[in-house]
Amino acid sequence: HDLVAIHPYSPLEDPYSLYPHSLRNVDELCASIVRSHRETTQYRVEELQALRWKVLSREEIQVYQSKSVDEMWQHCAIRLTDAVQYVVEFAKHIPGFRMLSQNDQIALLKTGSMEVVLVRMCRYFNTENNTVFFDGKFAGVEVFKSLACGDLIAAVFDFAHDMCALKLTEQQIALFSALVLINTERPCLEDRSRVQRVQRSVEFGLTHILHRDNQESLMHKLYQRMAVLRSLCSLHMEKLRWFSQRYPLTAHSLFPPLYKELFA
Ligand code: MHQ
Repeated sequence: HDLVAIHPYSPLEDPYSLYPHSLRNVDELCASIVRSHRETTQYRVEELQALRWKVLSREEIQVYQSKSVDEMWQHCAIRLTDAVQYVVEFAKHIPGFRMLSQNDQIALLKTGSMEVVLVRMCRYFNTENNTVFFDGKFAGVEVFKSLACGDLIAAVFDFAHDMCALKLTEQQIALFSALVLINTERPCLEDRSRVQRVQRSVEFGLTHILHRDNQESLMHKLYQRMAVLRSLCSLHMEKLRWFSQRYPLTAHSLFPPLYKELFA
């Protein structure tokens, strides 16, 4: 397993993961999740804000649009895999995550990492012109035309737009991402009750900060968004199956191993 190879199990690096219940208080749990979010997001929000003027030119859009289907898929698969690797890093530092069996860690990442990438996408999204920071510049839906999955792209952009409307703080995004990842409903879990303990503590943390921010009503909306995330990910899988059937060679030999391991 690539996931295991890249991220060897080493509980000693993170004392909290050994004793998730010894967390002195919920503040400490939240602080720890917020810290790992901060340390694993490629760009800070202020940096992205400052880059907003960088929008792809007509000519640059043309270059993406004239790529072949398999070229563009390979390109996007590489970008997605980069983003997923940061999410794996984030997961490792959620208190309690590394107490789970390797199998359960992988099961959670298999279904949750793409969802967290999509949650994180709202930080990279500019609602003023509906563009996402991609390859160093802001790109609209038309840039992804040659993927030949317009419905997926439109749904992903809609989701990012709706997430932006919630105007979440970085701390809220961090706790929500952790909750998306630590989910007892994922298939193939060995020790559901252990996952449940971790899930409860993260839920408690999210409730705590929403209460502190006087935004308890967000909880309900966030749970609704989790259902949308699930449907987006199954659409992504469906498109990937379609693509792999048509371009088996690209899917087999040119996609990053981690992408194949997670989604194939
Ligand atoms: C992340 C940074 C980031 C990186 C990559 C069908 C298929 C293979 C892909 C961005 C869907 C195409 C992605 C690259 C498209 C929706 C994907 C391709 C936050 C998210 C972000 C900006 C990804 C968003 C989704 C993108 C654009 O930390």
